[in-house]
Amino acid sequence: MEDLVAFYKKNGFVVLKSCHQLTALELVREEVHQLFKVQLKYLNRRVESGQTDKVMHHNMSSLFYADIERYKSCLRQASKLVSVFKLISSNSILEFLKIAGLNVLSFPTDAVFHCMAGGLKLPGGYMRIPAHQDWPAIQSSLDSVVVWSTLMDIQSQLFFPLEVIPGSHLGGLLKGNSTDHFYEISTGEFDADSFVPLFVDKCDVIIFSSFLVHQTGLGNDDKLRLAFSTRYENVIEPTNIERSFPNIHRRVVDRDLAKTQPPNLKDVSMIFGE
Ligand SMILES: O=C(O)CCC(=O)C(=O)O
Repeated sequence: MEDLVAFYKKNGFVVLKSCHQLTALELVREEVHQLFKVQLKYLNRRVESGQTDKVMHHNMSSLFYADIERYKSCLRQASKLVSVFKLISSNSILEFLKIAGLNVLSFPTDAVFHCMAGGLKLPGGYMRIPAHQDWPAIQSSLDSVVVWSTLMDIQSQLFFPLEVIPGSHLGGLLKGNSTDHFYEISTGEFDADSFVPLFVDKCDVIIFSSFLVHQTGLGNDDKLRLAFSTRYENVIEPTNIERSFPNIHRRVVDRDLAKTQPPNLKDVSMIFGE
């Protein structure tokens, strides 16, 4: 573990090989896939059976074209699954973070689900993410990290690999612009030829500094790549104490019952077996 931490400090990222238990990873895959399948079934659409990447891509595409709002709800819901939370806060990950010096951990925000798939770009959304840094989306401890985990093996440029510029975290916050989704680094601030694609298996985990310059690599239109990332901050990092534990994420609760349809008594009774 010490060698991995030394590598991380120098390069700003590290790959924890075979970090996940395959069963925990498969559970996430199944649950994510299930979200799309139950919505398709609800809409009386055909559901392809099987758990391969191809089948998942097919079922996701069917929902995308059948009802894009339900498709978006599935993407939103995926990052909130308890199975995802368990995966990205496993003992191996927490142990690495402790040894790296993050002593009191907290989550500055929720996990993010990254869906890169040929043909499934949301209107007004994005597909591949250009060169950016994540610190502006956290703004708390300077040693905050991103933990990134994929649901499929990424063994070539066809699968939208995460690409990083090793050592770029040492330059701190670079000049850039905040867009709705990320802090894009200005061209001229980095050398586009220095990006290195990280090819990983689905049980591997990538941990990187929130200052590391990274982007989504190339992919192929017929491929699906699903991944999650979460951020960890070190609450007691000295500048975080000095800045009074900054918190840039706001919780908004929409209590308008009309939007989700109020429950009727018959359905509630069914839940409790009456
Ligand atoms: O999954 C990707 O391709 C990009 C992820 C990313 O940029 C992030 O988690 O900050």
